[in-house]
Amino acid sequence: MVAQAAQDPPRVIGIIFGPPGSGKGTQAARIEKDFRLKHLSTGDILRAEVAKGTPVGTEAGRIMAAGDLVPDELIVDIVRSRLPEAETGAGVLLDGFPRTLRQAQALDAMLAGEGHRVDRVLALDVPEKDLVERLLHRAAVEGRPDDTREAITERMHEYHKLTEVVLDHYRRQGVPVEIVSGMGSPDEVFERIRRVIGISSRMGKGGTKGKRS
Ligand code: B4P
Repeated sequence: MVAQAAQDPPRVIGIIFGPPGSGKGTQAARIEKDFRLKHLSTGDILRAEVAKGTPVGTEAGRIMAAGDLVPDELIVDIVRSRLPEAETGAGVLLDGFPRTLRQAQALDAMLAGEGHRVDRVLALDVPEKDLVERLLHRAAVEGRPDDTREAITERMHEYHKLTEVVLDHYRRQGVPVEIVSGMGSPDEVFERIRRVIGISSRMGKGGTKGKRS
């Protein structure tokens, strides 16, 4: 069954993109459910490694707590090992990856090796002061080690310095990049995303380059 599914091409490779705290994880879980895409979150995978106390988790945990990005090679290896299984379903929604140009290039090469490419990017847009408020609120509720004020400042800095360029990388390739406001309640944001994804109930159809919703 798995072998047969593995021969089928994935329907879509989507990326949910945005600064820390923009709601990528929150919305990706909803998209996964409604659009039957396999949600692959590098943040979740790393946190699971930290919780298990694996060597990868020990290395990543320190870096994450400081608000820095873990090394590209480590993340690329993780995605390379998980992508084939994720691709056996209706499609994949990447969350938190790629976060640097090198990661994007590695992803493109991985996909090209199978005759695929990124089909669509959904970018959540939230003003920085709201992001900081959300993350500080999460710190109070969940106590995540990377939600301290210092780590949040560093994560925002890394986002502007290393991650934002990924959007232009895909725009240059002609991949539809949809900017969606991440303000309002999670339900309101999801409604916007649903509209953008379209009534076809599948990502990868239509879309307008750089359109804002
Ligand atoms: P992530 O797990 O990707 O962390 P994030 O950016 O904080 O997540 P997200 O934007 O998904 O926030 P969420 O939905 O939870 O990465 C964590 C760390 O792992 C990175 O800093 C890095 O060190 C490392 N890492 C991961 N991927 C990597 C990569 N590819 N390369 C290198 N390093 C990598 O939402 C945030 C909060 O807002 C939640 O509390 C949520 O409840 C709330 N919220 C969501 N939507 C809201 C809304 N509409 N209104 C109000 N609050 C909302």
